[in-house]
Amino acid sequence: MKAPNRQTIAAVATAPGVGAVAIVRLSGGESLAIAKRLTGIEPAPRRAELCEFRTADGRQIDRGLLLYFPGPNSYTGEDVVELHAHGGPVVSDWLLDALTGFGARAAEPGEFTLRAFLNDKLDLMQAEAVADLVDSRSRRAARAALRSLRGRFSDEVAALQSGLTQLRVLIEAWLDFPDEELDPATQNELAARRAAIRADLEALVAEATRGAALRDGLSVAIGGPPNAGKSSLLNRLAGYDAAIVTDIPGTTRDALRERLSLDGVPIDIVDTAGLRAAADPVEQEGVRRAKRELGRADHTLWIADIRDGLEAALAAAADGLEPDQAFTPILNKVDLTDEAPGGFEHGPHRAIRLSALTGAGIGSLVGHLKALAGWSGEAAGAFSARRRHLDALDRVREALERSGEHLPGSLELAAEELRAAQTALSELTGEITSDDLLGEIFSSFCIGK
Ligand SMILES: Nc1nc2c(ncn2[C@@H]2O[C@H](COP(=O)(O)OP(=O)(O)OP(=O)(O)O)[C@@H](O)[C@H]2O)c(=O)[nH]1
Ligand SMILES: [Mg+2]
Repeated sequence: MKAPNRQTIAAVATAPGVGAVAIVRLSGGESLAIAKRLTGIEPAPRRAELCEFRTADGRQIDRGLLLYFPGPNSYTGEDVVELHAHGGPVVSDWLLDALTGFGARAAEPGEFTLRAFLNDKLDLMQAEAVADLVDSRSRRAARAALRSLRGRFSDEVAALQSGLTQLRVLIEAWLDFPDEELDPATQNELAARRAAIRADLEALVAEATRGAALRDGLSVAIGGPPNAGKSSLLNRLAGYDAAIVTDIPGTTRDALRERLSLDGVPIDIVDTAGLRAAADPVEQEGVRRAKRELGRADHTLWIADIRDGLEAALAAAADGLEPDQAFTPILNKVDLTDEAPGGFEHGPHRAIRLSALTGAGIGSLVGHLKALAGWSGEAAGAFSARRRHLDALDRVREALERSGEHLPGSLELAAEELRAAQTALSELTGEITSDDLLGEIFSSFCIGK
């Protein structure tokens, strides 16, 4: 990271709009001096001081609380001042103007947390967890983010790092004796340590995958022929009558979106118009929009009337969906047959028999959707994770595999692969990062965080 511009920054930390209190934050070497000019008082560290906030020409902006956190024992590691004013955009904007007049600069999104990262108050995964906690859509996701923020994920990564270091030490000790063969005891020890690291890595990947599921979830489109029960299924999953249901084919025209939380896993789901060659121009537009939604989603639930049979459903799906679109055939209206509700394997697909009307088989669908999002089991203890983390862990796994292929023959190559594994792990914590990556991560934060 290039030498950061450490000018004192200021931002409104509370949500925009009207509220009881608005908090404006300062961080940087000039924080205290600026606060003194604003208030005329000499604040004691970490004590709430009631004071008046005034512009440079002495006009009173508001009366409120000032809190001073001297660095390095502050969120950013720098001197931080918080001003608690009356809530409302006019007062907080005015305060911000006054602070910039006294020499502060408006903060970029995530800049407070970026400074905390650059000052080693947090590693990169913890900084990401701050954003994930703020953005979390369920209590489970919030708990997972808090676990990452408290360093659970970082601790596991550190344990892997030290395992890899020990492995390298063992191998590199032999590099000084190129003519000697590895003795069997060392070979066994290398194999045992590699296996232990692999097992820890797999456990970490499983937890991180669950964490990513809680954060990112899945986008799902409901598609299929008219009258198959698409809107009924949306209503069943949403738990209320979101969409109009009638026995007239072609009822749904507009795409209708719902945001579900399936045991904390966020699922964005969209109901669409039934696909058919419609004569009515309004319905034609509905079909066009349906196809667009089906193309955009991560996954499609292809709904068919069970009485038409699975093969007909698959043929219709092949006709209605793009070849690469992942889908699950749903055989709806199982209540009208003797067949048992639930999921079953059919070739590459997992198909599900259910009834949107009675709710039979819906549990299988919910489990299936959670699994598609990456949520496996109900084990507690997920921590928040992102695609970026899963990609890095993948690279660690590949490098570890390759190191095994070089053992016991070419120790040098094996050691190099272990180094590559460690580099991939360092990208997680941010010991090795590019400006681009930091920019990407912190720009998605809100201003003032
Ligand atoms: N018996 C039974 N009827 C169902 C079931 N699901 C839906 N229906 C009925 O099938 C008809 C069509 O349902 P909708 O949910 O409107 O179907 P749709 O696929 O959204 O239809 P379009 O919007 O026209 O494409 C309605 O009369 C529903 O009550 C089911 O599981 N069992
Ligand atoms: Mg419908």
